[in-house]
Amino acid sequence: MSTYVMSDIHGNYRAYKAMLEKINFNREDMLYILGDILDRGPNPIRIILDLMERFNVEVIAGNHCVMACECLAFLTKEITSESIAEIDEEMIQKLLSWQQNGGISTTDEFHKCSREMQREIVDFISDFELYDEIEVNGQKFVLVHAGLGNFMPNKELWKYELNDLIWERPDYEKCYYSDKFVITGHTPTMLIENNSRPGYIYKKNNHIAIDCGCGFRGGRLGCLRLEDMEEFYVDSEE
Ligand SMILES: [Mn+2]
Repeated sequence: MSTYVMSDIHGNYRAYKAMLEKINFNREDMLYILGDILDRGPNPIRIILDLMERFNVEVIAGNHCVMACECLAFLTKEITSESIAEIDEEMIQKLLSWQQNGGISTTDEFHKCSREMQREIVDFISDFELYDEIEVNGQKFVLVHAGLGNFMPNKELWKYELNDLIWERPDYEKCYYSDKFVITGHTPTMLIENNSRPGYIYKKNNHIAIDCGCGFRGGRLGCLRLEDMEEFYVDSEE
């Protein structure tokens, strides 16, 4: 039995499937995905549909999941006078900002699903947790999409604001917990300052950053096995 962590697949179904094959992912294993499955790449909904069939995967919400979830829930509503009344400036801004952040590929695929499937997809995405804490062979890990923004040593995880968990980047120069690793996605490791291995899994001060830029050209999907810290990679383009 092995425990794997990956993140920020961003619609790259091919890389996702290639990674599962590479790690020989099976029913005994557990996979944690730290958010941002959706948007940018061509097949985000195809990945979601695959995940819905699995029992041994846990998904943590990313900023793209939260943006998409709000917008998709709105877009699947019946058109009634009440739903039209809800189209206010805030909702329009949310829709625009999501589309500017790569939401178009999610919308395109989503619209090809039946009404019933669309509702199941929205329910599935709404159930994602905002963080998790796990222990593997006695080693503790905090799993979260982006944060922890506004970090405070004794602050319990449930007290962090949504924004600190899904948008704010951690301070890699600072060790947050001496007895725990904090694993995050969201920040492609090529954007981390003074990183000697840009685009590969980054480890410093008990931080582990695993977004290797699968959502971008020239990036890759990274995956970490927590039992022995072995790293696996699949290029985002073939
Ligand atoms: Mn993100």
